[in-house]
Amino acid sequence: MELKISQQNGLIAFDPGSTDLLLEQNPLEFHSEFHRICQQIYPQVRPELPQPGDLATALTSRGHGIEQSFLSSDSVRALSAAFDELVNESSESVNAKIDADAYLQEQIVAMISETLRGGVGDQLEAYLECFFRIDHFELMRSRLAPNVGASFLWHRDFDPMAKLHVLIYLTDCNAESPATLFTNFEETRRCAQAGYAFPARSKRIADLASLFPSDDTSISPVRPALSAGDATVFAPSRILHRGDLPGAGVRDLLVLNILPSLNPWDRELDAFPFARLFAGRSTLWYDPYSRDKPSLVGHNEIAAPVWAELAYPFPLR
Ligand SMILES: O=C(O)CCC(=O)C(=O)O
Ligand SMILES: [Fe+2]
Repeated sequence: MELKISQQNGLIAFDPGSTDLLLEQNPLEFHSEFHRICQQIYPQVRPELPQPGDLATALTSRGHGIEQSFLSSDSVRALSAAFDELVNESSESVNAKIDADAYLQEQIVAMISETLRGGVGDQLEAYLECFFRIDHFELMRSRLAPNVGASFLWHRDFDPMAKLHVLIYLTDCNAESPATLFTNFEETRRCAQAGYAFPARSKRIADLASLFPSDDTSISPVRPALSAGDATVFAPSRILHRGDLPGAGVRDLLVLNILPSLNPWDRELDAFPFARLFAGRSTLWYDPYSRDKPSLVGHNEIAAPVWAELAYPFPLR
């Protein structure tokens, strides 16, 4: 099969049709193959990868890291005040989704762009070893609610192995307020070997120790304590994680969904209207090869390949 790459309006993409066969594979496989291609293209555009700093090193070794002061306190105050205006108080769900209006969308893109340009973008490239794109943002207010969802039990997102979430806390994330718990690659791999890799929603558990009843090898989840404006960055498909809702606090969260790209993130932002970044969607069921990254029709009966269950980004050779 011959893959044809060309430039369209400054963005590199594959020619339509030339990747149809790739898309017939398991989606975890075609996304992983796409990631490899992005890694091969990168040096043709930039001579060298950025130096890994604390964030890239933490991501590579554990699958999660923190970035303090991702947003300034002024930005965070403005965003949280906008959430107050926009939140639907009657929502029964633990994560109330906030719909940003056009003005807020523009502000968010400007704030995030500044931080990515200031060095965080380099760290994401150093970890992925290629360019990245922001697939979409999610805005939510979390609080104790009658129906605590499945993301508050241990899970991995069934999404491309390369995906990163940047969780930017707009409220302090301390002992009393909602936070997120993370395991590392090694622990996630042990759980996968014990049969707990991508548990169905109905099979998710709250305590990983119950997977190892006769064993004292404990799993020690990490729960970063952060101030408003700080962020955690993690690989949600590669490490087990769960939300933690200990008290009565409210948590405002801005989430970035990051994926590998053939093009620098800012070039893609320039080419498309912001509104598409604020529509949530599956980051598994979309076509990474085409310029417009359209959604694909998903289906449920997909199993993870063993290399993915074991939290590797690529098939093992
Ligand atoms: O609410 C949380 O802290 C959990 C977040 C989560 O599951 C995710 O970002 O994939
Ligand atoms: Fe998750």
